[in-house]
Amino acid sequence: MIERTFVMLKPDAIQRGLVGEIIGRLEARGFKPIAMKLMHIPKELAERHYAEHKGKSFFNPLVEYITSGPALCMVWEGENIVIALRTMMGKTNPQDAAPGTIRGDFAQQTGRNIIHGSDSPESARREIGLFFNDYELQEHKRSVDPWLYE
Ligand code: IDP
Ligand code: MG
Repeated sequence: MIERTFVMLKPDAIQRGLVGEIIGRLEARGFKPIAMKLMHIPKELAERHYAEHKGKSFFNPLVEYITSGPALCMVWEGENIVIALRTMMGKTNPQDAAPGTIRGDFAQQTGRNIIHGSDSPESARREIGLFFNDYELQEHKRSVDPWLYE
């Protein structure tokens, strides 16, 4: 099923110059970009985004990390993209992330794991709504689509 997910390249990915490499992987997979914006995320928005982790020991450092510089907030579309992107990202702890995954290739610690992707279609809807207005979502057809989807 074609669905959408929320993807964030965290401030470390921007600082380390990994944006092109990561977006290139999503493009090469055939996923379609629907929205992108570079954003220095306000603390309140970071706290809402990560609300499920409130109270955990890593919550405050996490909010500090995510708000430490601009992040690239995006919406991407594709076949089962929520799970597919989580697989491409690799495990939360880069030490457990397989080589070939984004975290497995480019990160070392959980607290600097460079990318966020929604963990379910419901989370995706919630997160897209937190970061984007409807008019920022670019619905569009591509001539390549029939070569990706039969
Ligand atoms: P996920 O990003 O793979 O979905 P979650 O468990 O939802 O992982 O955690 C959200 C984010 O919080 C992680 O990506 C990571 O940046 C941070 N985080 C999670 N657990 C820890 C930890 O034990 N230490 C430091 N940061 C953590
Ligand atoms: Mg998560």
